[in-house]
Amino acid sequence: TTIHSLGFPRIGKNRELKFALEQYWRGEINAESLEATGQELRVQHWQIQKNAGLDYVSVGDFAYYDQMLNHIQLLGCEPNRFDFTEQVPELNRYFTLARGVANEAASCCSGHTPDNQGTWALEMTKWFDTNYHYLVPEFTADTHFKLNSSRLFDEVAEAQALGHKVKASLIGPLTFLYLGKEKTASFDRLDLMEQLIPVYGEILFKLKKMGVEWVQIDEPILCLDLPVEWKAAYEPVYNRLNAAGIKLLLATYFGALEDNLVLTCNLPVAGLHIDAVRASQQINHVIDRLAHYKVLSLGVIDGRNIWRADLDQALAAVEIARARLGERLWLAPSCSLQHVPVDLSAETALDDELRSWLAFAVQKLEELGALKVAIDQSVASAEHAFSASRTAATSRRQSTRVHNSDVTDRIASLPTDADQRRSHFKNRQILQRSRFKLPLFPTTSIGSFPQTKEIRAARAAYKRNELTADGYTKAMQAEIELSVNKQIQLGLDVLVHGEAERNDMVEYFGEQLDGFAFTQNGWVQSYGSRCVKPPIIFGDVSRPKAMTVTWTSFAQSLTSQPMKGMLTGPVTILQWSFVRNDQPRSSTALQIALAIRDEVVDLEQANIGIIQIDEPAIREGLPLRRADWKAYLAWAGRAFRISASGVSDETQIHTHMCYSEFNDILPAIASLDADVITIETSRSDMELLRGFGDFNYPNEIGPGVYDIHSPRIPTTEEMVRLLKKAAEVIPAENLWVNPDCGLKTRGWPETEAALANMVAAAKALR
Ligand code: THG
Ligand code: ZN
Repeated sequence: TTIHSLGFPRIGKNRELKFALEQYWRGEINAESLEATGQELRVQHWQIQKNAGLDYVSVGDFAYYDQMLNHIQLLGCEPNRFDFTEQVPELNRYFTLARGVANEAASCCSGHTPDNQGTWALEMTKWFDTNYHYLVPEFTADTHFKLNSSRLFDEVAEAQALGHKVKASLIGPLTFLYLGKEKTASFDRLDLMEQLIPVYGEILFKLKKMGVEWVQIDEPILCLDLPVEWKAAYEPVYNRLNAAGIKLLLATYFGALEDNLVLTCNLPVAGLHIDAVRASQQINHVIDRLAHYKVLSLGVIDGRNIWRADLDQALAAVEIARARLGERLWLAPSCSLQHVPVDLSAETALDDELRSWLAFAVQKLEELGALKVAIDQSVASAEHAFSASRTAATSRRQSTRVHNSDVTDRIASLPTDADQRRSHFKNRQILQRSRFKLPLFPTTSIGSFPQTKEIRAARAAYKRNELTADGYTKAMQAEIELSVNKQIQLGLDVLVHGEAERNDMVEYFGEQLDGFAFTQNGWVQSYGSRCVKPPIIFGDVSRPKAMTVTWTSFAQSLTSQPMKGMLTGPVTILQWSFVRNDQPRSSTALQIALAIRDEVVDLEQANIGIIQIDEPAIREGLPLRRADWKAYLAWAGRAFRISASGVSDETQIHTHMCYSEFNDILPAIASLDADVITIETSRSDMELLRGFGDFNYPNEIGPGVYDIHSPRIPTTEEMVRLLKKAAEVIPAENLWVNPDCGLKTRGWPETEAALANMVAAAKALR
């Protein structure tokens, strides 16, 4: 049996790549030094694959920022708007595409539409339903492709020089075009295919000349609902790629092929990879359709979660496939391992029992190795791995830490109307208006203020026991006081405490809830050098004690203005954590919702009249297939409303969403029934709001009036213009004024300047 991996995390087990990148960007190290770190990581990661017994090492999964960006350069389609001259080195262009040219924008852009378009970074968006962001290729009618980077070939040569057998990987041409964006009207990016195929042909030919036997070509869009033209394009495209005469392993993942199954099985490729974790039901159907010469790679190890595999179960699952396919059966993780942390052995603080339930990327490859030994030799030859797997499976099934009857009883006796506010929004609005007496166009912020060096240093010192709990509290209170005073001076209407005490909006809550575990070093790349450390939900969730009340009350004690309480919503906590695989996501969401509900009620008791429950991830949690949306939106919406509905009508519930194209789920968003929603709209010039207007969105809205992702300071005039545009589609009395997201990644000077202009814009409109 051949075993391989679809991709390995590149960030490094101690985030070496992150630190090297940030040093490079700060000008502390040069390009050679950054490249040396990159190379060391590749060498290490290939060795890990070899040690685990993999038959090939993967080349092409490494990237300094993002794999789609690598392809933009490989395929020579950097957008013309960047206007690079011949002399700009590839790596400089790479980071300019990823990050834009930040600062010069601040001084030269004062008009409505920025005149320095050319320096804006490529847009980022979520990679399928993961928390990873890719850079979006831009296509126009005159996009041209040409083989324009030797990076992939250099890395192949690097692996070969180390004596590795290489499987190169590419993002397939249909997926690459599909995930890009059309930047001009009346043009179809699929029309670019004709031009793109020869470039892929050239790449494949070069790889073949280098002696590469297999190329993995990723086409995950085959697990989506595809327009007919895109489906129809597959066969002709792959007929032509096949002419290169190199073996192609077509990789699909994140779901089932469903209506694309026949089409996919019939493509002229040497092998197919399918996700056997998310869609084990398709295995036999695929084998039924598979030509006798093709290899089938079954993704049996979960690449999206951190649970140790049940090896007996995995072996049983591949038994039939093995009998039918013999040596043509390959095994792999379900998808690239970039979505899980690198190495469990770094986790020394987890207790032994919990640790025995887990597997990170390194361990997942070892699991594959054990399956190979079991199949090719015998289970007895892999006895060590199999018995550890059995012990873990039994202990997890039986553990009293997983099951909490208080939680299940509470859910069983939950009234059906637990997700409804006491009265209708119109009534609540009247009561809330007379309670808060806010001016027209009330101003607020999304919740977080700059996470300064001082804040980070205090948290690090506290974690290292160099600062006492009391010292830490005092330091955070000082930061809260600073942010509250600044907000008062700026003239904001509804204040926030600024979240100095929080590391990450999900991790912070995970650390305080029962049923959650957290790692010391379980980092997963989110985008570029940025990482997140998702909590692990291993058991029934409950809240042992209040999580935010003390900080929020402290902040409220500093002012008579309303202080908004800040919470992360149940769907986002679910979406950005590693979740249980022994119960449906919907059940876990409901448990989290009850914990958040308790917090909301406690905040109300503490006289916090406005409470925001952030749900930035509600849109990305949407299933990949439209047929599954309705069920998801029903349970996700109910979870949010349960968290929000324990309070009286006078308490105002806000929510915040970003990274979202909401228009296709507006009814579901309206049905959340938040009193106020703040959303990201500034980058689309308020176009996003049109949907809310057309839909007659009933409740109050704060459309973000400036883009916090850029250090540029927005002018009062441009925000006035945006607000006027917003007021054309939303009744003015329902409009709030706020930035489009939290400010934790910004510095104070730019934050204060931007907010001062924002408050001036609101006043101008009043
Ligand atoms: N939290 C979580 N997931 C997220 C976001 C989040 N996914 C989407 C979006 N926000 C991603 N954005 C970011 C922005 C900043 C950082 C990570 C993801 C970030 N990370 C620090 C770093 O890499 O240095 C680590 C933070 C820490 O020390 O805890 O800045 O907000 N879960
Ligand atoms: Zn946001």
